[in-house]
Amino acid sequence: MNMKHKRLEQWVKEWAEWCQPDAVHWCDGSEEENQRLLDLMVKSGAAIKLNESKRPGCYYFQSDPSDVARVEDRTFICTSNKEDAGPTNNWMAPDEMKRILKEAFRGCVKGRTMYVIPFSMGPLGSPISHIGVELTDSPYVVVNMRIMTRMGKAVLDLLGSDGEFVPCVHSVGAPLQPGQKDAKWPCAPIEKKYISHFPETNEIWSYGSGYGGNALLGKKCFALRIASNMARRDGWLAEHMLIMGITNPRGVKKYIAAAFPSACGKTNLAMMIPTLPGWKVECVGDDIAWMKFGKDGQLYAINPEAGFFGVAPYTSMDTNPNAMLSCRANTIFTNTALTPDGDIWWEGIGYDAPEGTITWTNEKYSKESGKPGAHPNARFTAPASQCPVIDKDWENPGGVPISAFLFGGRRPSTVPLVYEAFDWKHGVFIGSVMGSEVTAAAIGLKAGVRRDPFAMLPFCGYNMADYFAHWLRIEQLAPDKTKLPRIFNVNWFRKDSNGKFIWPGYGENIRVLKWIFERITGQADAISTPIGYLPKPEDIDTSGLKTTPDQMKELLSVDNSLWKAELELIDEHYTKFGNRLPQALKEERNKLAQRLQA
Ligand code: SAT
Ligand code: MN
Repeated sequence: MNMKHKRLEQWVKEWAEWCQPDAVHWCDGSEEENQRLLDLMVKSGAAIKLNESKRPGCYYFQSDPSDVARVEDRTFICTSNKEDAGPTNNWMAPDEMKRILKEAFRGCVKGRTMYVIPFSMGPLGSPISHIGVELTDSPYVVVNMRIMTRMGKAVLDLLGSDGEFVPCVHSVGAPLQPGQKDAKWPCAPIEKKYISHFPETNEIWSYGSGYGGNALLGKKCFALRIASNMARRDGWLAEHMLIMGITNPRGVKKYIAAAFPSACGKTNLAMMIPTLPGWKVECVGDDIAWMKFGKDGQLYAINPEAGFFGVAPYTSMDTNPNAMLSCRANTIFTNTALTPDGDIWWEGIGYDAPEGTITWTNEKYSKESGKPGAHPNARFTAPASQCPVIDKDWENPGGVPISAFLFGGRRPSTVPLVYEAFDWKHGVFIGSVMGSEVTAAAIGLKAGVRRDPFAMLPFCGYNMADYFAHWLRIEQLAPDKTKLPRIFNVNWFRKDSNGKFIWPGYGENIRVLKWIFERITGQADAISTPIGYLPKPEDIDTSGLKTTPDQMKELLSVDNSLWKAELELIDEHYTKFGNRLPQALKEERNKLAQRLQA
């Protein structure tokens, strides 16, 4: 390739000298290149081509059993001052981390090819997009990045001779000696893995893992941890949010962005099929939103990604047909089960595993064994363009105008189905205390409410208290405060005294979105309560729903005594941030306490 960008060329050269690959390959992003890499992986035994008539263009991978998810305790924010990483991140000094990793990277690509992946997060050339270049020794990463980002020659062309890029260095950390046979899924042991971010210099160094967010560095590493720092410096927002368009029966369309912690159904909401006649939902993105103010004073959002890296288990034609249709072709499946006729299978796919199915650990599947067929974090990597309800403006370089933010989590009690913040500051308060119920069994955490502010706990690349301050500052930066998105909190997960979900969820969530829509357009009323504005029970459209008026009352109730207990949990959460916690949030906390007393 004709290299015009000397700084980029020099950077690649230095890393290649250090890592000592057998070859360096600059990815052009073409179909031929993609097919060549896939064929190579099929040949080496790393991948299996799925049945062409059932899953055209699809490939299947099994990871090493030790390399199945993001590793939060091996994820580091490396800033000169520890306080700048804050109490919610692992910290190491940049010099110290670079010393350790330089040693690890020395010769670590021996026996492999180093791929150079120029990629754009966001539509090519959009004023909201940013470019990165990832060096990786994993062809699996290359073919995934080709789905998840815009990558290849077009990005190099855009960079020209001097364009800015975020340098991302990745290795699976498994050099090959001459003649040594490669592992099916090469990676380093857990204590050798480092997912490291250097926000002061916009660099990412990732060593030892080949999986998801550890290795596809455009995603959580760049688009959230590094970008959240860039956004703070330059006055925009990089958020862990889905983006969806909602159209009412009269054809009026509004876009909203929503932040939920993992396992709260972001992908399901982003592509849901509404049950109310005449309403339409379209998907712009299911995981990340980058937002900037437009000339008209509105906040505009792009989805920096080009694909879905979705959790497979419990996705079915019942729960999320649009996700199922998105991964019908040209999709990479990782750690699902494999059927004897060359298709994939997972728990909750909607039918039993056929006889002869192989588990993600490459054993014969048997329901009786109690061992799952698919790993609970098994994933599909599917092009967003294949989503049947992808929004027509999903690649609009100008983004889509955002009218509302939704926050939420799994809260069996206390938090009502929906409420609206009184104003921006109150909305930031609501985001800052977001939480979700965890069961001790599921994640090995203390059972109870895990606070996950703005769903950014594992993804905020700087001190979370400063992040709250940045959200507060957005109100000052807004060219027109009346055009700021309105802020809502939703909770689809309220349970009754028998432990059963009260709200049906899924497509019925449109009934709640309808109220939100009508608040934005000034058509719906609300009642003022101590925690915010709530719908009047008759303002949630329950036509055709089995939910009884009593259940609606329960879903929309605010119990002051429960909220006083919640306040104690909020205080505990806030204590972590010490005096770095913005004064405005302390005031919001006190105002809530007063309203609960009154
Ligand atoms: O593995 S990823 O970080 O890409 C996905 C996730 O954990 O949400
Ligand atoms: Mn996510």
